[in-house]
Amino acid sequence: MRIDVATIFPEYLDPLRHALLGKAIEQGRLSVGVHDLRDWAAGTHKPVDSAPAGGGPGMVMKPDVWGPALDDIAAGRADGSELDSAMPHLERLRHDELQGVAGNSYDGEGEDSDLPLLLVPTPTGKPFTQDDARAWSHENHIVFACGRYEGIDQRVIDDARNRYRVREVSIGDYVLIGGEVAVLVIAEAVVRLIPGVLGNKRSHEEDSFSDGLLEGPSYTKPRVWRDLEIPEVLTSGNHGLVDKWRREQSLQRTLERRPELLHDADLNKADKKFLEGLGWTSA
Ligand code: 6GU
Repeated sequence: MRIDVATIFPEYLDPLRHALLGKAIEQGRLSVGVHDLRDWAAGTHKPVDSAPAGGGPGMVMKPDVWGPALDDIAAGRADGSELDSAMPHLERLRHDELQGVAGNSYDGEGEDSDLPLLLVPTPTGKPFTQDDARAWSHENHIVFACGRYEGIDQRVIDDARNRYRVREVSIGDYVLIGGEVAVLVIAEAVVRLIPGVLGNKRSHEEDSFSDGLLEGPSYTKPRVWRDLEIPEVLTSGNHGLVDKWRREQSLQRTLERRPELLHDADLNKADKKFLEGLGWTSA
């Protein structure tokens, strides 16, 4: 997988090189380019934003900066801070040589799956979910466009549909200063699902959300710590009882913390009976 990020704060994306994502880069399963949007801005002051049309507070990021940046990144013409060398070298053309090359066009239903995926983090986007993370872990090329201030001129997003499959996404119902932290969140959720990155397939199959339920609590040695014991069933050696207990902990935690998830979860008769014993009603 190739990930490119365009931002006015490239250093904010440094954590992409660390820990799990760094391991994926070393393994050659991931390459990352971080691009300073100001490289596409003109003049001595290199402005990337200006006042909103129609008035109002804040600033809007300029289309004449974002447009060429996203064109260059889609075509592999942007250098960025390369975090990997295993990426096949993409054709390099100057920006003016591209004029007159038509972009792909489609009506939204028949999206061209060969186009890179453009993810635009914004609090006004569709909520990002584990299902998105699973789907996007199969992508070849994901580009993130990080907006700051009051967002990016909407024409940039509309025009980008000529070269990308575009998704505007939110990571939750709160407002961040910019999209950079959301990129770190989404990239980590996606990259850990690339086959071979986590190593242990069972650890995704048992993830919270994978079966629509939250995972229950975990314990490890010592058996007694500060007078607190590990639940006895976990040290019984009876795998059938352990599985049943874990399922019930998962159901109970989901009921207490995220009861709305139970509507879409895959529940058998025993699950429903257990939940009903806790006061849950399926209607
Ligand atoms: Cl993706 N971006 C920003 N700026 N704020 C957010 C968000 C994204 N998701 C929730 N809040």
